Amino acid sequence: MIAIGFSILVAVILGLGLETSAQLEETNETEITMPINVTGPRGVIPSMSTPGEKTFYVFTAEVEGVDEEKLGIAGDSFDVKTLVANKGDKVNVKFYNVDEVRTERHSFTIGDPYKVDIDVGFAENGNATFAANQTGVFTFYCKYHQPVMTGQFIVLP
Ligand SMILES: [Cu+2]
Repeated sequence: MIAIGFSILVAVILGLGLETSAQLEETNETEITMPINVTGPRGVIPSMSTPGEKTFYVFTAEVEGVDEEKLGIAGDSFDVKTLVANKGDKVNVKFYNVDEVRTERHSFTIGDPYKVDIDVGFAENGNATFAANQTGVFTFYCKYHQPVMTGQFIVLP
């Protein structure tokens, strides 16, 4: 009787032990995915936004399954279609041409009033920094792949 009781106790302790180590592993995984430079009290989730600044990483993309011959349009796209800033923000766009076709140029272009034009060749990238001084919805586009390769740059009041 005592032996059975003892083995149940051992099983319970082992069970708890396993559970604890499983939880520890989970916690470690979460910590690994956090940015390295994050410090601060445990449980605080850092904000990725800087007041008055917006930085966007924009990549070229390809829409799967677009038959360019049949549809008469390119399958090129941006990986993000909407960028949002507040009026007065310092906006930094980092644009990457990751097209697999070596001859393909792409641009990230916004017309008036922003006059942004990042024009990059194969495996190149470029930056543009500007102040979002005018509110509204503005189209950003690639000069080479119209009318499909577009998005909206929104500046909130
Ligand atoms: Cu393009």
